[in-house]
Amino acid sequence: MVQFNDLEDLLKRGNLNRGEFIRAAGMLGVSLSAVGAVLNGGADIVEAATCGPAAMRSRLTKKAHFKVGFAQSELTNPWRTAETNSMQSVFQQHKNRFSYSWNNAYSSTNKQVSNVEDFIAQKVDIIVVTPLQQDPLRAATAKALAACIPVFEIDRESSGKAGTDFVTFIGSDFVGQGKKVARWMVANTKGPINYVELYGTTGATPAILRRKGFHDVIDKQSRFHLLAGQDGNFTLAGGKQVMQNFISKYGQKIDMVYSHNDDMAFGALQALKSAGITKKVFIGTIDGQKKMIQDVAAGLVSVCVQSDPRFGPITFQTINNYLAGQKIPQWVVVHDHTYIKQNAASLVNTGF
Ligand code: GYE
Repeated sequence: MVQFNDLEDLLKRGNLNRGEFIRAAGMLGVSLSAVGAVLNGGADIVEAATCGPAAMRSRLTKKAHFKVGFAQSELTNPWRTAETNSMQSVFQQHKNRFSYSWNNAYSSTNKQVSNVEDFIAQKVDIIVVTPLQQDPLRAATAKALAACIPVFEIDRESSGKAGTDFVTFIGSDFVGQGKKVARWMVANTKGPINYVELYGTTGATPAILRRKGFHDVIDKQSRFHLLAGQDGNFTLAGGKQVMQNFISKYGQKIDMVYSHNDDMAFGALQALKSAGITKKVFIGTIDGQKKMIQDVAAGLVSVCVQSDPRFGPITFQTINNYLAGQKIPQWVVVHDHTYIKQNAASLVNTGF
C-alpha cells in the first residue's frame, strides 16, 4: 500500500505536482496541516486541491438545492435518538432547499468511514458527521475534503483541525462539563471520598475530555481517591456491568460515582440498588435526560451537567451561514445547564 512517505518521494522526484500530492495525501487520510508541513506552507496547499474552503464554498453558493448527508455513529441510547430525530426534523422542514439523508455506523468506526465514503460517492454537497472515535475518523474527513465536500463535525470531533480539515466543530465544552461535576463534588462533600469512574467509549472526544476536565479539578484535592475506572461505552448495560464489577470489588467503600453520561449512571443506579447498597453515594453525570433531571430533583443523583443532543437547529443555522458566505468560527459552542437539587424541578423541560 502507498504510504505518505512514498508520496513525498514522488513529489521530490517530480513525479507528482503539488495539486496531485495534496489530493493523493487526502485519499490516504493525511490531514491538510501535515500536507502543508511537507509543502512548506503556501496558499496553494488548500487552493491547489481545487477544494479549499474558499473554492468549495463559492462552488456551493451557485446552487439552489443541496444534498446533505449525516453520518451518525450509533443509536445505542436515547441521546443518539434525540440527536438523530432533531437533525431529521429540521431538514425535513426545508425540503425545498435541502435533500437530507443519514446513515448509521452501528458503533463501528470502519463502517462510519465507509458511510462517509458512500456520501462522497453519492456526490452530496455537504457532509455532517459525529465521529465515533476521534483518530480513525480523520481519514474520512480528509477524503471528503479531497472530493471537495465540506464537512461539519457535530457533537464529537475528529482529531483533524477545525477550519482546515473540516469547516467547524459544533458541540459542547466537554472539558468544562467534567470540571463542573468535579467542582460540585469538591464544594458539597466532606472528608475522604473514594470514587469510581465510568468512562465513555474509548477514543471518543467526550470520553477523553470529560475525563480530563474532571481530573484537572479533582486531582488537586488529596481527599478524593480514584478506586477504579472503566469503559462503559456510553450505554446503560455497559454502565451497569462495569458498576457491578466495581461493587463486587469495593462494595461499601464506594462513596461517589462519576459517570461520563446519563445512561451509564442509570446502569450504576440499578447496580447499586440490586446490590442492596443503601448508604449515600454521590453521583455525578452528564447529558440531561428528563428522567435524570427528575432523579436530581428527587436527590437520587447529586449533579448532572447538560450535553444537549438537539443538534438540528444549530447545525442547520451554521450550514446556512456558511452557504451565505459568513465566516464560521472553528468551534460553534453549545451552551449547557447544570442541574442540581435546587434548580432541577424547574428545569425538567429543558431535558430530552
Ligand atoms: O454524552 C452520550 C452519547 O457524543 C456528546 O455520546 C455525545 C455523547 C453523549 O452517546 O450520551
